[in-house]
Amino acid sequence: MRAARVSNRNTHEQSRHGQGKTQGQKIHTAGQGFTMNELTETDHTYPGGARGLGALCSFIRSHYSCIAATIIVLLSVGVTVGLTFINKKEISELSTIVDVLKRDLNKEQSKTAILEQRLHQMSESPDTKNIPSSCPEVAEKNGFNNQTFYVIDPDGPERGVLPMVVQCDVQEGTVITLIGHNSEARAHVKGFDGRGAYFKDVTYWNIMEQVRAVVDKSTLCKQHIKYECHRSVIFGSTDTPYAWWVTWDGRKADYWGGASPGSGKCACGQAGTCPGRCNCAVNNSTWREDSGFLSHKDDLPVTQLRFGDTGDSGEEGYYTLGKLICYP
Ligand SMILES: [Ca+2]
Ligand SMILES: [Ca+2]
Repeated sequence: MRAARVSNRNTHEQSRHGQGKTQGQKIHTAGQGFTMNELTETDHTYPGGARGLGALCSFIRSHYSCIAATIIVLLSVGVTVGLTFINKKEISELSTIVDVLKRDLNKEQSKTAILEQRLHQMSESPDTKNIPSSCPEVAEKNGFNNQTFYVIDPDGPERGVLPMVVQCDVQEGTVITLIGHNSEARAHVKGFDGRGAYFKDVTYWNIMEQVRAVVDKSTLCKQHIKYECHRSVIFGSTDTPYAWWVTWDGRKADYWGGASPGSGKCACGQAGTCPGRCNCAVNNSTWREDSGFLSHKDDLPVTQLRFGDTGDSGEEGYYTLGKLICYP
């Protein structure tokens, strides 16, 4: 039993000299000499003992860099395999969102380019007294290309609000003024269950004082609002809505597009063409929508949108808010 004998020698030697002998270092005991290499090799044949553990430690120390590299490689493989399993559908959805954002960015960049050009033109001839007060005046003075941006001063030059940028267009022979905002794209609502838990602040091309100056000078203004719903409601069975919008001066509106202020209803509820207050009151798995124009001048434009009842499985909705459109 050479292994046992050697082990005993080594135990004895370690008790005298302690740990820390390096490989190849000569150890002398009872007139015989062994190197640490010999001892270590022998210890491999002695399973389960404290000597085996010592040998393992020695082995790990001598192969530390190799083991560390192996661990790093295994971790890298693990991360790579994990990434492969990220839901492919989510990646597809994210790339769709990126595409939409790229399109939006392109649109915004072209709008900015047009505005910069107009500002440049204005700085070349800063004739603020001759700025038209409305889109019809723009048309009378110069004519215009439909849906082009123009600078108007709705309450007259050198007083009241500063000149502002609007879009001018012709609709059925009437020149109209359009003012856009940051929430014109159809948007998804999901995961917001409480009443009005989802909110979107609507900001316009111009400050509210300027927008209201256009509204005040117009005979009629309107703004289209739409909610497409799937197991999600605007008005449920109670008087308290799950979805609403906020007026220009911060009041919670109590009517939806196509209905009258104070009605607490959508257009179909007021007209009696749906059983409840709204199509989006049925709360089942059929896609429905409530849409129509808000046209009460004292309330426009919309400054915030609120939605809810989209927190449970299958509950979701899409909203769309149009530009503010004003008539002379
Ligand atoms: Ca002014
Ligand atoms: Ca629901």
